[in-house]
Amino acid sequence: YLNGESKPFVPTQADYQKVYDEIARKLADETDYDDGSYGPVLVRLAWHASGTYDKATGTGGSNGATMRFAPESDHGANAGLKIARDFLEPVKAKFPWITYSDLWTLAGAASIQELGGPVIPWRPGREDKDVAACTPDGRLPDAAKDQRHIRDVFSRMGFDDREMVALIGAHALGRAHTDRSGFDGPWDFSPTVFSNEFFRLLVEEKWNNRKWNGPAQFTDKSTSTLMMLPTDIALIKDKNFKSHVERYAKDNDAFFKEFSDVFVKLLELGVPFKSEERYSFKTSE
Ligand code: DDH
Repeated sequence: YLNGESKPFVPTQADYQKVYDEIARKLADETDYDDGSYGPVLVRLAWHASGTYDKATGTGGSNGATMRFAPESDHGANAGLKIARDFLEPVKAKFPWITYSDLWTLAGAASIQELGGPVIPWRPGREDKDVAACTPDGRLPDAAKDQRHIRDVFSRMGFDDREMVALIGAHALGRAHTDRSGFDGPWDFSPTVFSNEFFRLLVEEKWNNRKWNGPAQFTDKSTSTLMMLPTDIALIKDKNFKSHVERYAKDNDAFFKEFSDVFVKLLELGVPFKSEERYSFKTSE
């Protein structure tokens, strides 16, 4: 119910587009973050809200937005995501009818589109849950590990090898921070542009161990300014993963199409939607 109306407010696609437009406007106006955009950290918020899903028990996933609460907000994997949640608070205040769970996932979809990625058809209907629904620590992937760990974590959510590789292509965006994960640096030269550059660099660049005091990570031979995590390098050590990396490195259209499909699936894991309808939002000019 809004503004003392007697009928419940039922938002339409146009209402959700207004939320999208507000996020897009804030992304364009507020450039005081990292490489000039909050988009990457909003994508990570949507992913960490969703990637807790466990298909065996039906727990976790984006429905609930339980990362608002400790202990989940304090899980090591979620370090730094308060910045993304705080960025969205004024949007929630302006559109109080939207749930946090819908807002966070919509912001992830909007960020992919605003940063030049594919359209991410998005479905409304998530409901917020209370602190009791917080997921246990350890459901999100650990960057220090190998391909076995990637398969363990992502098959728990219900993804196959091809989908795992496509999803991790989101590392075209943003960077690692020593005060959050301990790792350091961006994956490519345009961390605010969604592209297949992560895959192209993985196959075309030579990756050496970085000599530094931080956790084991890799750096590019040509410029020593980029980085790969151990789990990123696992994608070219594993034969089946590598076949998809090579395909995406050569074919940006295939990556965009397959990423969109799998990101849609990620954002919907475990959500008991009442409607089938997905909205394709208009990207800003
Ligand atoms: Fe990631 N990611 N991610 N990631 N991720 C980090 C940053 C970002 C792993 C570890 C890290 C996905 C998969 C994995 C984004 C999106 C996605 C950082 C650095 C670590 C560490 C955090 C920091 O210090 O700020 C691991 C491990 C995996 C794995 O699957 C094995 C997926 C699937 C996505 C996705 O969106 C679909 C984005 C975006 C960032 C950049 C955040 C930022 O602030 O910039």
